[in-house]
Amino acid sequence: MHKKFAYFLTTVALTLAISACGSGNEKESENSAASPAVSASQEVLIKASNWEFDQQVYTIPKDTPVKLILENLEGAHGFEVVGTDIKIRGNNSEIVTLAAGTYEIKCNIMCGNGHSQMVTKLEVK
Ligand SMILES: [Cu+2]
Repeated sequence: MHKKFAYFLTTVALTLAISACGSGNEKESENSAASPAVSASQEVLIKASNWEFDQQVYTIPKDTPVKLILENLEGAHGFEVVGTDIKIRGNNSEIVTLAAGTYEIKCNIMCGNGHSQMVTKLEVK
């Protein structure tokens, strides 16, 4: 009787361990199966003027292709997401996929007096 119960517990523990591994692998294969022609699930418009971006924080979903669009309302600005290779200059866009975290966005075109103040945040969650 006790032996049977111990066997049952072992089986449950093993099943849990295997299913935990399984879900990890699934996620990996999902990523590798992603087609190269990514289409963005949503678009985020970032408006730049002298010398600020129109929002103090932009929020996008993690691990999801999102189209970042830069629109210069005034002046000539660009932006880069610090710590990544995402760089947009002028009225342009780029489809990006980022891991969760808070990233810093800053203007990457020397645009005048307020250039160094042109920073904002990108929250990915
Ligand atoms: Cu600038």
